[in-house]
Amino acid sequence: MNRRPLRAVTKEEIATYDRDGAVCLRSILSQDWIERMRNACERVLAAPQDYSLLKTDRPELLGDERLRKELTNIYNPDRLAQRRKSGFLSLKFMWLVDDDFRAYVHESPVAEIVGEVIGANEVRFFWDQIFAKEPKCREETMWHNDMAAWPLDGDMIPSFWVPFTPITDENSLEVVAGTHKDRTVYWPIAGANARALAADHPPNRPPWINYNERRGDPNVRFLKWSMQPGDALVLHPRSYHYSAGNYHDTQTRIALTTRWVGEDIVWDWRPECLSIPGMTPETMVRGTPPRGDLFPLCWTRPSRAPGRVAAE
Ligand SMILES: O=C(O)CCC(=O)C(=O)O
Repeated sequence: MNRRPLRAVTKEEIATYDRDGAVCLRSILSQDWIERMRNACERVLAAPQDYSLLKTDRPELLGDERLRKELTNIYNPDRLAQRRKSGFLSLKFMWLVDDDFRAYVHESPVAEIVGEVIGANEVRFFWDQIFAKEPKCREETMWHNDMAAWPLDGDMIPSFWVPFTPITDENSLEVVAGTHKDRTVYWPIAGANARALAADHPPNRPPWINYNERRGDPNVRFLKWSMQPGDALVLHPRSYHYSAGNYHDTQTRIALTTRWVGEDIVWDWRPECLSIPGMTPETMVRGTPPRGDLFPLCWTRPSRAPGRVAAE
């Protein structure tokens, strides 16, 4: 399986990411990676409880009681049954329990591709998440930006969103171009921690913007992509994104998102943020970078030459 991208990231793609906060990279991943990870995702989706981090033989990963609670809720059989009924299932942290996902982190070209797009000198892994929507699923992924829910600060934490089935207008991710330049720290829309604290969240933390209410506004540029397996979206952590569901009649829409960390990222723990395996509020020391085997270094720019191929 190839460790290098099928092709180089272009200057135009880097400029698009800088301008819009998202870029679609065409034919960047080989079909053997797509096949391997599609099979891996389908295996996990068929029996999520078998791939839950709760099954880890590394108890130190579950040291934060809030994380244990969050996962217990996600993998609760009644909740899983209810999610299946809705047609929308989202699962995470597979790389900590499964060899295929671990290989995707350490052996695939993704870290290099991400490093080239964001102009990093080094790229570490952060975490992974599956988003699966059954045919005719009406459940939205609400408008949000990821930074609101992550206990980190900086710009270099893109998501690399890879679909395993063709993406059309009926099931595309949507992004509002340019929202990555807004440095407001919004209140997260999801996650047990954010929900528990929502009633009295600080006044300087505005709630998420529902961009569905701004459709038709000439100042808001909505981006959507038709995609084929092998294409990937790189998404800035502050970019507002959304998906309406999966209006396709027959095809399940399965996407794997992986999140990666460049060298400008430091801890900025806030109580409403998602819990991170192996970390506690005390160990996420504000202003220090994520380090250690839970954030493995996956790519280093060969020349260590400053800067990017591009956009400047
Ligand atoms: O695939 C989706 O519906 C949502 C994806 C998403 O929110 C993400 O990758 O951060």
